[in-house]
Amino acid sequence: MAYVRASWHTAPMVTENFIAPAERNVKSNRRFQNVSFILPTIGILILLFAFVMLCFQVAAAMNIPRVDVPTVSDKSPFGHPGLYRLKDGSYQAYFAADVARFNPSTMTIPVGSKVLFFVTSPHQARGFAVAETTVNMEAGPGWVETTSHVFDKPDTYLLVCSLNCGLGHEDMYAKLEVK
Ligand SMILES: [Cu+2]
Repeated sequence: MAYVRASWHTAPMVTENFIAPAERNVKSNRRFQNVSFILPTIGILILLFAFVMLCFQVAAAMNIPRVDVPTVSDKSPFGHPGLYRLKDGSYQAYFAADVARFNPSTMTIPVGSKVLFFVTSPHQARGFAVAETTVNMEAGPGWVETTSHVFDKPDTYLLVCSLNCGLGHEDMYAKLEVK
């Protein structure tokens, strides 16, 4: 016992740079934890970036038109949404799906018309569906969705948001009067 005690007391002094083995393990574990957190995060960010770029390329390849969100309400045609008659006798209908409303909220369409609908949303994804027809779209912010429909019979058609888009969703409707 005396020998052991003597060796303990004669052990080298702990210097400032000396790190006890247990403490060294803790530091090395922390470093490992930091790396194991940072690397997957960087990987996920790279994948996310690649996915967003891919979406833009797919949209460009599909020729999906876009609008400039901050100025969409200042410029035609979404700045002046409504029904436009083309030279060939067909119609284009522009709608902006905004918070708790469609703009315009009413539209009169001549019976028998072929209407090409354009819809965009400046803030978030909104639905656009005309009851009793096959018109049903989803417009993301800045994206312009289109579809067409021929209105053969006179009626009042209800236009609703077909996407549960949150606050004000239940107030999102408009009327299309075909006569
Ligand atoms: Cu909605």
